[in-house]
Amino acid sequence: MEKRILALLFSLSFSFFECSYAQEPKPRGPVPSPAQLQWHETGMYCLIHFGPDTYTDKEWGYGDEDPAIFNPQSFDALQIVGAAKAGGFKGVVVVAKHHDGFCLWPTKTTEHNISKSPWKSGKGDMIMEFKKACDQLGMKLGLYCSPWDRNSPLYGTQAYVDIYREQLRELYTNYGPVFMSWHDGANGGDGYYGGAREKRTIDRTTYYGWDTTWKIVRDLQPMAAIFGDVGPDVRWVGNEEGHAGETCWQTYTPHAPEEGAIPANGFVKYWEATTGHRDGKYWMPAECDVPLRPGWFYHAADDAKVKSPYVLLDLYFKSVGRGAGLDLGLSPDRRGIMHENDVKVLKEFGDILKETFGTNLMKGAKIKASNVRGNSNKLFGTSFLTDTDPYSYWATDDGVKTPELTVDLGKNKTFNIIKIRENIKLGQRIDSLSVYALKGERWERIAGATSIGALRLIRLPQYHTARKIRLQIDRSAASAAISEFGLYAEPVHLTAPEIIRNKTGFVQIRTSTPVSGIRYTTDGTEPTANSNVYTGPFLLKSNGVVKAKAFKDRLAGELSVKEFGLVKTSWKVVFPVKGDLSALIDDNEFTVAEVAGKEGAITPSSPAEVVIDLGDVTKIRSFTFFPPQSTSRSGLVDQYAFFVSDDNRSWRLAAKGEFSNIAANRIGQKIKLNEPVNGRFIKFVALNLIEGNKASVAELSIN
Ligand code: FUL
Repeated sequence: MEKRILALLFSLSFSFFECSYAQEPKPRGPVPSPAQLQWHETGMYCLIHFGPDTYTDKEWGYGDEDPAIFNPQSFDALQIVGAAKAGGFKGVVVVAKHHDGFCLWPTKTTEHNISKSPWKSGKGDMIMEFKKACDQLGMKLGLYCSPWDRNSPLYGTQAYVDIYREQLRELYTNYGPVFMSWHDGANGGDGYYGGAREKRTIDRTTYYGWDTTWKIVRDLQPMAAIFGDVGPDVRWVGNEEGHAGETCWQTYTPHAPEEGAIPANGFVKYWEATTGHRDGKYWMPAECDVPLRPGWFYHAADDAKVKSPYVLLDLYFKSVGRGAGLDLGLSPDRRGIMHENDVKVLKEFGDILKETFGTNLMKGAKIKASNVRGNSNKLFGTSFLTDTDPYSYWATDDGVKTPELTVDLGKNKTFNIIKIRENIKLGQRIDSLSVYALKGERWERIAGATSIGALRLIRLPQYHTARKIRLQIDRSAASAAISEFGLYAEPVHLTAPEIIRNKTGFVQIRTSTPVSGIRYTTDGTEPTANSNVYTGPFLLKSNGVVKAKAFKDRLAGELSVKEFGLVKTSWKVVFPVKGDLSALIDDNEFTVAEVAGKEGAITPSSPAEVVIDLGDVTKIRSFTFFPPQSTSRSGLVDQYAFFVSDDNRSWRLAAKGEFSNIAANRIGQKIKLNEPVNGRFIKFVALNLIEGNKASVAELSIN
């Protein structure tokens, strides 16, 4: 009896000791709000662009499009959202209004909306259809309503801002719950503006009264994470390529590009957002937006350019795996559904994710920590590292900032992915860590990582086999609060070969891993085990598509597709005569030529011109302009003209227009001429630059 009482007293005092001593660590720095936590949990979602641009083949509509062109025959929100779901995505952000001002819901704020299109005899509501599809499939819905409106006659005045706010009110009242409110940074410029057809500039810091505008969203949808160049909840990562920095802090302080000015959407040092700031003022994680195809809207010419499942996997590691979000752009085609090629890739990507992350090789392992907070395994022990709750965690005592974990997996296991998560409710604490594997008698350092936070996936370039591994925190701003430590193995696969062509027209195909053979086609079909075997460079003088795949035993690799224009062997830049502009036509998109304007600054009345002699009369159907791949906006051409001539004297205008969204998305701009033209000389004219006074051109090609 006495013994029992003693034991009871002992255990009571022990648990009293445990509870009073082992309190939660104090948060370090800024921490996420509830809306941000749910955004982190969402992790990956899609951005759906569908509208008049789908029918005009543009990326940015001018605002003068006739609603009559918008009449999809087989629109199916379930098919679109279902394709996203099969890819493992948890939600969709639908573009309810893009820069052309056309609203996909029957808004009362403008006539330029879906009720004026023949689709469902003007009775349709596409946003409602997306909402219903999301509800049915258990997917989250987000909305993007472009602040820039190239249709509105009032754009630039306060009256337009009132209209924009009313549009947000309609959307956030009628289509919730909404997990995300998306505000892009493209603002102000050329447009139709009710027939004015002029350039309107706005003060990006003050025009939209962002604080007042965001409050509308906050009041109506408190759980929606608000996205923009300056957040306030989620920041743009600074590129449309789908990757965050290798080091990516979830904290960030937006800075204006001009000293002392106030930053705003479209007016920020966006390149700083790629890594964020270690001691940033705000919790403002990055979103990596990237289209599945080269552009955000559907273009039939890109049907073969859908990113492959393993390219998506790579982007997944470089976004979600760096504590950021992945926002993948989907573009329904003119029928109003996702194209077969896109559906297939999404499904395959989803399957790879399931296969990769289906089994945590750490499950059942014995994990020993060098320190456990308050000695309490019950509250802060290592068992929390392998449950699926992102907020239960192993913690160390205050002041213990460089602890280690030693893991015994029970037997040898093979992996190439290491997963680590902090309990972000307590902030982003760890600066850097290392992972070791016991190889024979020696602990070998196999990986290192910085900026852990919401999620860190380390993808090792090769598989490792080990029974014991060790996690060592090398530097940290506070005691440890780690919620997950996992090990995974991605399926064995062969990556897509690289296809390149030199200036003389020889095509080379290579892979980085040893394979049994590469097979290729030039007739547009997908290579099979019976296609031509690649044995060495081959000549492709005309334009065409090369497709290649690696094979190893019975395993077929990923498809690689490359489209080439006419070979440039006999091309010469004949104007300007001074300077070396060969980079323009060297078939290398990574070398850049700079072309000066006639009189300093480049404007439509003082443009910069380049004339190329093709060496022979050639039939030209389209041309492609490649912008430089750097992050600088200086030298970027956003308005062009293209001429053709027989004699380098009398010129015929063959195309004129804008390169939409060229600053954010640096893809080749393929411009189809209204009709094929014959000529020996081509003239490319840069009519306007986004910034700077010399036009930068990486490559010009024709088809
Ligand atoms: C950018 C826009 O200008 C593009 O057209 C696209 O919508 C992209 C997702 O955001 O800011």
